[in-house]
Amino acid sequence: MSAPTVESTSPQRPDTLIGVFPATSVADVASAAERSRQAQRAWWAESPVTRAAALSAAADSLATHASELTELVITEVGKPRGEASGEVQRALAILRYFAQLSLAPLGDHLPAAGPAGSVLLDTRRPRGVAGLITPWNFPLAIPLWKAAPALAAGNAVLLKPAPAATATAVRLHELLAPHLPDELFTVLPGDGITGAALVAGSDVVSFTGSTAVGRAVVADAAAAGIPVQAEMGGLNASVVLPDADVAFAARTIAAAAMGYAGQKCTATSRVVVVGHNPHFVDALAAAVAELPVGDPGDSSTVVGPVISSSACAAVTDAVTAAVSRGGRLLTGSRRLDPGWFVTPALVDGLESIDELHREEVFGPLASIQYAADTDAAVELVNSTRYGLVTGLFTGSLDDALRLVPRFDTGMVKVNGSTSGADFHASFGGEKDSGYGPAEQGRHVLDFYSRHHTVTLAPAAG
Ligand code: UN1
Repeated sequence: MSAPTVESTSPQRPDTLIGVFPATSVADVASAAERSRQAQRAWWAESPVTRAAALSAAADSLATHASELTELVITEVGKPRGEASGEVQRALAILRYFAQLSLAPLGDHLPAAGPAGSVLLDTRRPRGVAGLITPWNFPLAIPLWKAAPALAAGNAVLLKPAPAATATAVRLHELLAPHLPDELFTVLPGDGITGAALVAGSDVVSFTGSTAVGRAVVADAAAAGIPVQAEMGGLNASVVLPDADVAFAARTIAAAAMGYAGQKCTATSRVVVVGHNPHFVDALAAAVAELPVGDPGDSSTVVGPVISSSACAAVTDAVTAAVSRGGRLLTGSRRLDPGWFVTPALVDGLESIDELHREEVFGPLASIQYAADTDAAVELVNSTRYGLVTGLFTGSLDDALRLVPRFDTGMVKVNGSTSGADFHASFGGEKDSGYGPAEQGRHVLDFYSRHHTVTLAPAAG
């Protein structure tokens, strides 16, 4: 029997194989974890200035290969050129930000009880080996926004990328390796078996992916007694108040819902219209219908292919089922060949409790819901088991101030796209969207380190 492999193909040309990689066996994960544990000790023994310099040099190396990485992201996961090159820039910025945070304060120096001269330190040290399990939709940014803080906090990293994004992760490793000590950053291609072994070999785990898999990773990590952070699904709503600028809201929501074919946990999949606003609904349907669909290599493309044939079927099947339940398809859900293309679909007229308002589809599909007033809108926004991000469109500061605190999501964007993230701010969801501390921002360094409270007193107190 041949050893198991993971294969990566291009969603635009599904018969083009991008790479076949041996899946890392359970035994190989265990020995990689052992080597990584040794590398971590050496890394933490380095000066923090050396760690910061290594991470900056790694960023410079990626910058030199920015166009090659952009092409790889376009080809391997079908991300449209504008977003792919934006992701490369984001990856660089993340590395540079956390390179500098290697030199940030590690805790507090507190007034100490005890004899004069006593010192009380509330400080941090690394956890050890950080096991990262990452999705295919941000094949550079997500691995780096986990790996960069983990490394900055003095950990070693084991990365298990999604099979569909393995080639990008392997290339990322090649470009970073010359700047980081051996075995400090290791990529372990594989599937769920590799992922479970990685959890077993790690001291801290960070996961991004589906809620079902995330819940299993959280349970495994808890059983192993290690801290875990999971970023999972979303079913994000954008709320449009009667006073919103119609053209701006329509344009922004269309892009938030359908950019990169809606394959982001931050995509808008529910549009909550407050009051009777047919003008906005028409504008939204037109904005969605006008989005350029096609070759992700074209700089004008906003909607490229979805990742696989099953992802394509998930969208068209969900639309067919929604229509059979009384929904009206305003635009989209047309298959285009060759490749896994489906035109962005907008559905109207479903019940508020419809399945489409409860389950994530992860594709270019959004549904319109109606609320009589802002209280009803808040109720609709919070009615799902997810809680990642909410969009709110209004010109009224008063309404924004009143409503923002009532949304049960980790993030709220007033007059902005639900998708997109600031790497220097916390990113995380509530309910079934997130588990454990948020990612990104400076506070994530606390997740990748453990506290170490130290008292020092004079020898002859
Ligand atoms: C973004 O919207 O730019 O997997 C980031 C995801 C999220 C990241 C979204 N964890 O889609």
